[in-house]
Amino acid sequence: MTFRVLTLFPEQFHSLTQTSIIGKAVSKGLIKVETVQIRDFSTDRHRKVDDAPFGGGAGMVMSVQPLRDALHAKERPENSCVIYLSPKGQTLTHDKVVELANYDELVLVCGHYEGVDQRFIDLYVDEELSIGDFVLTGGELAAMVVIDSVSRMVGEVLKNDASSKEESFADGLLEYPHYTRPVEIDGLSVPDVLMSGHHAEIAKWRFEQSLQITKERRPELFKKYVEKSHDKKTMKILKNHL
Ligand code: 4FN
Repeated sequence: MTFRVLTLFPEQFHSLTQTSIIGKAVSKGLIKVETVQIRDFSTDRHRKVDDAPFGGGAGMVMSVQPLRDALHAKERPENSCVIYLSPKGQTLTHDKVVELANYDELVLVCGHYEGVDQRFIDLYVDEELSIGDFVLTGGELAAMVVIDSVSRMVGEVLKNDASSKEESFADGLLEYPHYTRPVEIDGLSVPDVLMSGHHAEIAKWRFEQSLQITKERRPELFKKYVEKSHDKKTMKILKNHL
């Protein structure tokens, strides 16, 4: 899986690609993150990448020329998708992450200022994606969210993250509470069941905790979980939480 990031701030990607699980996946060659400095493709003698908006108004708009030439600088594989990170896009979900993981290459275009000239989107962008409803100063953090979440779906990246398979969104529930040593701290103890050694009891307790917290905090996720099919053992516990 290759992520090509078109950005005015390639340095912002250093911490993502050089540390933690994603850094390891990059150094192992499991994923590639290539940043492209949009400014390097400006044909303007002052390397300008933006201009004032037609019709007037505040701020600047990113010009088509540097973006288009940065995009076309390298040949792209057949199974590639150009994504513009934008608050107008559909919001990223676990299902979308799974879908994106099927591409060989994702080109992630990061906007700045007021955004990009609409003609770049109309001509060259396959999908607009948003990470949520809040204001950002640029698309870079959104691109990093996409890279992080999609990378985890790539086969061997998971192996450095033992928990990933059984994690919440994999089956649609939030996580049960976690505890580690010591058994007691600041007057609070670990729930007895977790130290009982009864594996079936522990699994049941964790499942019930997941159901309860999901029902309380994310009723729409709980509803979706209830509506999908389950085995007998799951149903037996689940029916007590309806
Ligand atoms: N943001 C809103 C409404 C109007 C503008 C913005 C905003 C960065 C280039 C886009 C933001 C949020 C999630 C990219 C926000 C995202 C961005 C994202 C983003 C500079 C123009 C801008 C109603 C959502 C609050 C700035 C709402 N996911 N404009 O943030 O790129 O991907």
